[in-house]
Amino acid sequence: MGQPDSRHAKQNELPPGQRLQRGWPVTHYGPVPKFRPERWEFRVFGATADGEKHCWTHEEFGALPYATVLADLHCVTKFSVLGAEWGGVPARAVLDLAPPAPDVTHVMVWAEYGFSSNLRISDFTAEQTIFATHRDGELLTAEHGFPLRLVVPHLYAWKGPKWVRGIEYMTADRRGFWEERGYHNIGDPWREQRYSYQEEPGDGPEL
Ligand SMILES: Nc1nc2c(c(=O)[nH]1)N[C@H]1C(S)=C(S)[C@@H](COP(=O)(O)O)O[C@H]1N2
Ligand SMILES: [Mo]
Repeated sequence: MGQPDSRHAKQNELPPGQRLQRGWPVTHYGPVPKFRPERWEFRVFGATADGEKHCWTHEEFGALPYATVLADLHCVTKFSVLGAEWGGVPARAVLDLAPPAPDVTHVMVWAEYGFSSNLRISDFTAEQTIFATHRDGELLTAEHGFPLRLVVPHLYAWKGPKWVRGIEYMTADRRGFWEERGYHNIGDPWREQRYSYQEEPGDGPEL
């Protein structure tokens, strides 16, 4: 299938067109949601293998296997924050517990206020893709995505929603929030896939 890709992220290096950012700025669209543990649940729905919806409470999700991943953050607006250790639940662990139907090709990642981002299933199951609760050993702060954010180290950071609440298994690709608004459907920073006008046939659904 097509070109090779870099689903194993390079680390501690600036992708083309990026500049080094010190510190850790806060970047997102809209307000910071308030966390209400009693109302929070993590949902896996859409084309699941058993046709059922799978839900975890905050407490249950926190009991899933914990792992850490070293990864940089590349914002499409051209700054990169290098060197962070993310701790949380590997996306693969979620996929193993709530497997997709065999014909699932993509995942929509859903966050508070309807924010979403679409991923190929291979991006989601990449070894380093992680639902992070911690960064550098500390709980995430509210503005950085507490209680949970997705980190997809080999893609631009918008592909990793903060305040994530679940995933939808899809049997066809569909654009998420920024992907509908002019950003690239795949978003590989090493190929500078920033904008949808750069897409080649096969990179995404028709606009
Ligand atoms: N829910 C949500 N998650 C989001 C965004 C957003 O607008 N909403 N923006 C993304 C973008 S563009 C970036 S660069 C990173 C920024 O993460 P940070 O604020 O922790 O640096 O969050 C990503 N996750
Ligand atoms: Mo970004």
